[in-house]
Amino acid sequence: MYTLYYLPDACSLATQVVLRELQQPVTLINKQQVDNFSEINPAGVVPVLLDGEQVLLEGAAVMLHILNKHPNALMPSTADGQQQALQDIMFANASMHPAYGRLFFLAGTDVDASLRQGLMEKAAEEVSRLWAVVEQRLQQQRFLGGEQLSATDIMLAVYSRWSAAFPVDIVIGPNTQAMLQHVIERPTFEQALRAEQAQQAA
Ligand SMILES: N[C@@H](CCC(=O)N[C@@H](CS)C(=O)NCC(=O)O)C(=O)O
Repeated sequence: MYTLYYLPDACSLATQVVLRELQQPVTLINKQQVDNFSEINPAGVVPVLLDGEQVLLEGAAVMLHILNKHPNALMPSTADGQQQALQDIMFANASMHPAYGRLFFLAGTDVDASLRQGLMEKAAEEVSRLWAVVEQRLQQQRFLGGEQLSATDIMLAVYSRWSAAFPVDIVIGPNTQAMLQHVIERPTFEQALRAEQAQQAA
């Protein structure tokens, strides 16, 4: 049984969805309800996954831990496929996530409103540029995993939901939108969202 420290709608949602795809039960703990969270993760961020006594930090490392531990179709079995999957996970975690992170930072910064809007538009251009990279890949295939859903598709679906929080245009191409829609409509995604909401209501 896993325990996942999460924040509502945050990147930890992808960890939860993947655990559900792997049919692994998980207990959720909202980071906001933990007094000593920095003792669990000094960086102060989610996801944190407890696997028994093991404390796992950093979204990409957490993702690889669970994908390697449980047999699944989200991670290819060939060396080339695994290399591509690793690159894709890092693209999501280390390129797309920080690009959205700049928007979150700017939205919370106390600067002149027109300066902030200009900076946010610049930051949104970078996010759109990265979505164009995804769109290019999806010209030939349905998912970043090929015809098979991958962990990265799930991570990107979680990040894509953040776009609506910002007063800027973020361009996501049609193939990418179809992929994201497929992921968001999966039962595991809906269950994960409901589980977060149930925690908040409790
Ligand atoms: N490099 C870290 C970044 C994680 C991260 O930035 N998580 C955000 C949520 S998406 C967070 O926990 N922010 C702290 C907060 O909002 O309190 C990872 O990949 O795990």
